[in-house]
Amino acid sequence: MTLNRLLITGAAGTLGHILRGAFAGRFQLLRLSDRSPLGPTGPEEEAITCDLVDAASVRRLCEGVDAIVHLGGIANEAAWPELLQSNIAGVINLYEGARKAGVERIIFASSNHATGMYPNDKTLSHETPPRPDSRYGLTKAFGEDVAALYAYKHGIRSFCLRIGSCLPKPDNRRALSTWLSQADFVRLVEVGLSADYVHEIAYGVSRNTRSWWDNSAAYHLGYQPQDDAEIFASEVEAIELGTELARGHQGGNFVATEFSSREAWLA
Ligand code: NAI
Ligand code: 15L
Repeated sequence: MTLNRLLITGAAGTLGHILRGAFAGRFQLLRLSDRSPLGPTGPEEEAITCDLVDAASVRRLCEGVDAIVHLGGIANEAAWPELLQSNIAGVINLYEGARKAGVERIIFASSNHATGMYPNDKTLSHETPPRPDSRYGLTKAFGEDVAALYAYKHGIRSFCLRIGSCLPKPDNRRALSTWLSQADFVRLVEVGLSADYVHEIAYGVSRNTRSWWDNSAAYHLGYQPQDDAEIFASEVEAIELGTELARGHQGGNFVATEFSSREAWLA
């Protein structure tokens, strides 16, 4: 990696902790930000408390870094007011702050829920248009488009990761398809920090035997996942999601949440 100064938003969260550990000592500066406490800092670390809804603070946050891994935001389905602040205003503020600060590249944590309404028997790729399964998924689809605007118009390289299920190990049958091991997550972010692209969409998934996603674009950029959820199959195969709707669609439970009476027509 030739980048020296990296900002991670959402650094107090689950994936933030993973990256913070993996990147310790590898950058001149690791700037960590969240609205929640970040704990004591290491030698090259800097911790900045910042709410993504505050455009002026986000602008300052972006100053002096080469690249950003944008993990900050609401990570599940939520009411509109929360999502509008953290995921919509948040991603706009982040990209606008990055543009003004001259940041070279951003890795944006999108989600598989941007395409969660596709059925399980369809293989998706980086070219598959969004089919969000939730307000949350829609905010991620929006973020991917914000990324495209700032990539093609303003030259900020943008790597959008439609992350599956980043867990220590798969916890149910669905995750045998969607699992992203923590080590492969770090590998994918490393690709985002070093590869040559303008605006790219990739699935955040390990090399799972049962994957629903053709991740050849990410492979082309150099992603070489090492893990396969299949080794956990005997442990979790019998753990099924609760409804047929959730079992039949890629977004799982997000699809079934608040589903309307047109279920039969859409199934
Ligand atoms: P998390 O909820 O553990 O971390 C998100 C962090 O963002 C939290 O520490 C929270 O305080 C911070 N945050 C939320 N709103 C904020 C705001 N307005 N200003 C500043 N900070 C704010 O989530 P996790 O699992 O670490 O996910 C990180 C990112 O990856 C999220 O954007 C999530 O949507 C995305 N993702 C994660 C997946 C997973 O399997 N963990 C799957 C798909 C997407
Ligand atoms: C996500 O986008 C969520 O942030 C995470 O908590 C999981 O629900 C994941 O998707 C998933 O689909 O398993």
